[in-house]
Amino acid sequence: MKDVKVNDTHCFALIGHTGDGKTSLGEAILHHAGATTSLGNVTQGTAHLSTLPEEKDRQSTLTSSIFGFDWAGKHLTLVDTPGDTNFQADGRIVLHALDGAVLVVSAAAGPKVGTQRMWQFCQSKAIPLLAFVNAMDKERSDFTATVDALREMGVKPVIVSLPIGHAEDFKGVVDLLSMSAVTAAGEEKIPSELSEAATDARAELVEAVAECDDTLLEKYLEEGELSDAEVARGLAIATRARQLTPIYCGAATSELGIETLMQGVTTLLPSAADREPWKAANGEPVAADPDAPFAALVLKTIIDRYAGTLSAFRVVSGTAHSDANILNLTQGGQRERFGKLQLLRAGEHVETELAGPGDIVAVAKLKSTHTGDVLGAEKNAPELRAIPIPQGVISYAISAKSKGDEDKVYASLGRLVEEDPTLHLGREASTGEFLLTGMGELHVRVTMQKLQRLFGVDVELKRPKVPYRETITGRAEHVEGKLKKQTGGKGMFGVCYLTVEPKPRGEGIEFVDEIKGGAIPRNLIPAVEKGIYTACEAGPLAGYPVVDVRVHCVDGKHHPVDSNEMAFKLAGSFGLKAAVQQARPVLLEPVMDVEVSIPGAYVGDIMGDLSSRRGRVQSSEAKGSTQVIRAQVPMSEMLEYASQLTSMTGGQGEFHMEFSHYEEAPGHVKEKVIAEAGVAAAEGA
Ligand SMILES: Nc1nc2c(ncn2[C@@H]2O[C@H](COP(=O)(O)OP(=O)(O)O)[C@@H](O)[C@H]2O)c(=O)[nH]1
Ligand SMILES: [Mg+2]
Repeated sequence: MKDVKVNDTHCFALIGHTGDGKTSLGEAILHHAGATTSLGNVTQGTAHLSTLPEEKDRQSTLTSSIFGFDWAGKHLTLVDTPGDTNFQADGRIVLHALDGAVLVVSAAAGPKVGTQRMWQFCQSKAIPLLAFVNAMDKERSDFTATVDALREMGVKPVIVSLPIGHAEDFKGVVDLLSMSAVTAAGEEKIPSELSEAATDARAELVEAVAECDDTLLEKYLEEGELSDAEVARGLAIATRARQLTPIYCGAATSELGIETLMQGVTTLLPSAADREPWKAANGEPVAADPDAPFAALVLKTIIDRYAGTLSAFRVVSGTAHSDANILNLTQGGQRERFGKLQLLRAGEHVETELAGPGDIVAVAKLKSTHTGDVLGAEKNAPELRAIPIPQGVISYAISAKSKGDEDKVYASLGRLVEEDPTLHLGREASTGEFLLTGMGELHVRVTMQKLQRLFGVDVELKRPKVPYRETITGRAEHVEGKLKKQTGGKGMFGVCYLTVEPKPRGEGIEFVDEIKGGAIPRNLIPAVEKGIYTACEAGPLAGYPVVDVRVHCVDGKHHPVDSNEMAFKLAGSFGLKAAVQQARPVLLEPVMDVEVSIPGAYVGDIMGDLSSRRGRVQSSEAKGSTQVIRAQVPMSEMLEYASQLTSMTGGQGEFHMEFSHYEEAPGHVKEKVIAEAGVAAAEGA
């Protein structure tokens, strides 16, 4: 932002399990900073960070919300993220463009699957973290147990603020960096009953910091203490290097512990200037220099009722101005023109003149820019790495409720897909049905509600489609693919001979050209390859894509006049289909990693139910009063698990699932799928 230095610019996310208080904490931070005039409340539907009607209905965050504000001479961008796995992908995308995060954990419930997932993600992406132990005002809050559980999860916690009291007696926190108490009344002396605990915790903090740095350690061992400045600096370095995770505590809805946490966000998490340097796709570092060529990452696309489609981007280097020309480097250097820059304040947008490194702003109506794309100045811009977009896992066939609405459904869904890149809209060639793919049942259902609200179209969801695959388990040699036709005067002629063999899972289709002596003319071999790839899009068993096959084109025949590209493309396609049929084809089914969290009393029922779904239970572990069961289960058995789990546990169960791998489907599944696909000719299968 104008007048704010890069080293006073911070952007961070609130992450964690759903319901632990991220949005409430965001509201408390915004209110504390004076960015909002009232404290937004999730249960009352007044949260500034949750503006969608679907979010208000569920009292739960469905999409990340970006809010830029100033506090204590610094410019901060807070991004509230969803915790539910159905929507977590959105948070993961956003995190790629931020400099740190606050992991929110409820002191009453402790860390859960969502906490662990996000923690692991931040580990894998080297994102520095603070943790905030929230809801200390709740009846069963337990600060120490929560910190211990975080440690068990792999976090290296170091306590920076201690709670004063708990449950209804929770009054505020002791800040171990300044050794003062902060309550609703402001800064105070540490209450006498806590002074010993505070002194001990401070000593632990100092020791943990000293252990991260040899020079500090030496001084600490010699003198037995470090100065406040040394502790603060050492802790910041250890946090950024992810050697330590500072632990804060408080109660979001009572606005306690907020000031102390904000000190942590702005002094321990890195600013845009001192974060680990960005790297361009070619490995070169990209400095966060406002005078360097402009480079930015598009972290979100928002469909705004008034402004149209907004692309929100994080400036990595250089300075963005309104009315400038830039390039979209991900879309082949496509030229885009910025209109007015908008500072995002959740539902509201405020025009701003310029945006420098660490700022997140949005512009309306870019032509061909999508979430994840990399933008750059017209000259000398470094090309950043695009943000990887997670792929959806579950597909539903959808149709318009009223006939004649099909085009409208397709067009409106297209808009929603633009906004949410983890949705994918396709059309199944064989049936003409639209297929909507998302991260989970709830993700797809919420999309339908949005479609209804925004565009007034009603859609019917049909049983979700499982993305089966086809592959081979044997080898077939020298299988002929032939096209010979006499149409009118002109003939079509092409023959290829293919040998196929299985490849390891996940390696895809490989084409090996072994044609010697011009049996197929050089310039027509790519046509054979094209035909093979086309045939692999819809396999011979049940029309699912063929994967993990190496295809050798070993021989062929051609005709000097009648051979052409079309003939060899079809020959390749016929050859592949015939070869797959001869090489012991099988159906592959997706298997999911499933984690179910339930009260202990339901363990037996849930395990039995998972086995009846062909699941392999891998572990069952008690986490406080909750039991966490991990299993691998075929996707086809889990399509409506969300509602079934609710009815089995009276709404007390939660589950998360993620794609794990493909596995050969057993005979009865294969037969059923083939029958359903209406492929009668499954000989040899
Ligand atoms: N007592 C208490 N309730 C809280 C606190 N923080 C959040 N809540 C409540 O917990 C529920 C979930 O909070 P929310 O902020 O939506 O969680 P999120 O899913 O992590 O964003 C809401 O009903 C909040 O009012 C807190 O510090 N104390
Ligand atoms: Mg939320």
